[in-house]
Amino acid sequence: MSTRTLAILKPDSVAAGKAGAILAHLEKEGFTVLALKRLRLSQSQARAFYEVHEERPFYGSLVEFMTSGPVIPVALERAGDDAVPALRKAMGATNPEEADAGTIRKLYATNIERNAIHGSDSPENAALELGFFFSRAELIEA
Ligand code: 3AN
Repeated sequence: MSTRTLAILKPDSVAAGKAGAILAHLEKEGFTVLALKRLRLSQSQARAFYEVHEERPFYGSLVEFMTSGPVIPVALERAGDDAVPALRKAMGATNPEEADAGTIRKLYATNIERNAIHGSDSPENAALELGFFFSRAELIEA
């Protein structure tokens, strides 16, 4: 069996030309890229995506950052039942200063907000977030 999760290469890593390096890192960690696209989030899309953080003090700034340039949402698949935690482990801690050596955020993030990559935090959210960016048809294995 395999499981799926959603990553977003954020505006900082895309602008820095690190998208390819991060995708290569994910492939090395055993993920297959099932689908991906490059787009610029509108204010209302970013606000909706981060709705759970609406009450947090950093919400406005996060929405501003996430709409500041193109992002690359990526649907990822991995053998086994742990795609969601495996991506979180490969990403490293939210704050790159606390991220383990060799993780994506340690390697590519600038600070706690401009932290290179998003990854779904539960299987339930992975399903919702995959559906936010990709249609059913786009997620059918070719
Ligand atoms: P993660 O991305 O590790 O799941 P969350 O879900 O707590 O972390 O936060 C979502 C996003 O909000 C982070 N990726 C980061 O860009 C931003 N963020 C989180 N905490 C802070 C903070 N204290 N200050 C500024 N931005 C933050």
